[in-house]
Amino acid sequence: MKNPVDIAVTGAAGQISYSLLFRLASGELLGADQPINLHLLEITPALPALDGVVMELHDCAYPLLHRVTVTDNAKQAFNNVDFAFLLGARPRGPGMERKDLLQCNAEIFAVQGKALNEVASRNVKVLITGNPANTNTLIAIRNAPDLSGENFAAMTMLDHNRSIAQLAEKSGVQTTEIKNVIIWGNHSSTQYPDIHHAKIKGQDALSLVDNDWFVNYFIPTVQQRGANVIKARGLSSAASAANAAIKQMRAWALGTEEGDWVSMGVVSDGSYGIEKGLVYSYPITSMDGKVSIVQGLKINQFSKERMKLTETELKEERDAIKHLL
Ligand code: NAX
Repeated sequence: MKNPVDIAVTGAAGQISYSLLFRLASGELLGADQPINLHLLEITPALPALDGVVMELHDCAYPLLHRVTVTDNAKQAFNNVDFAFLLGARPRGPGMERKDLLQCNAEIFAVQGKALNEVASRNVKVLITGNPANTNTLIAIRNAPDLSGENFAAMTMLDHNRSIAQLAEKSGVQTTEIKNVIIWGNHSSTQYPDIHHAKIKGQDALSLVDNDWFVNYFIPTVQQRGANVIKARGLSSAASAANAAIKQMRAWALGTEEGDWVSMGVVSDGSYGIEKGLVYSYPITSMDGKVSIVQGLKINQFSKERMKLTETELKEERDAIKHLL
């Protein structure tokens, strides 16, 4: 039997976690021969609820689940972890402005970035889901000077999956026949879901679906999907977010499929004219645990404008919390 791998999950009493933890414990991230230890972080008032979740985890008698620790202390939670799923964040409360939300979350991710810097494995992979995900990732990176920006990524895989699903439904094929969709930019309604490079059963997507559908249906549907799930369910996407978190981390750790890529918010190196240093979602391939931004894609004027728009929002978010960087 292999040695257990240590995985931290923050916001562990929350909705996404309630789906994620059970899938991690069943081996969906690293396979059925890889035992894990779970390190669960919550704020103090949520610890009693988290105890209930831990009871249920134990009650599954998962063969791969070795140890579960529960804490409200970030340094304890991140001690020696190889993987960290940062789900915990402050939701927008009544009367709260966007900049207040940015500020409280920035404070949470500053503390967690510092703790990761001090105690996590030097190869840790930190996937940030808590919103505003890209800017929270930037804050965490800046507070972890002894780790590399490559240790961190923001989750845009749910948007990527939503794009695959829309395209598969429209063209009447299985999702496995859809490759190379891209989410550019911010995990917000300014994101740009792009199918200019996408393939449906090996053929160019835009030769099979019309441009009007792409511009006037596909883009707004993917951008507004989160809001529409909230409208319908009264709660935000949870199971699909957990699914995306596993898929993104798995692609990062074990590699992307030959001929395909994933979308992931990473530190921009200036690729495609995006300002260096911003956490921007790009098409990404991964090999041996290292990610690379897909290079050389032709970008037309329409795409350039959409990519700029979401970059501008990311700059505004960064400027709103500049004092914490
Ligand atoms: P919940 O509100 O159900 O759970 C969040 C949990 O985080 C709560 O239990 C809370 O006590 C905890 N928490 C708050 N501050 C914390 C801290 N400092 N340390 C540890 N835990 C803390 O939200 P849930 O539905 O699970 O969503 C989690 C986050 O994911 C939210 O920010 C949400 O907006 C974001 N999402 C991001 C998505 C993405 O694609 N990037 C999609 C899904 C989701 O909307």
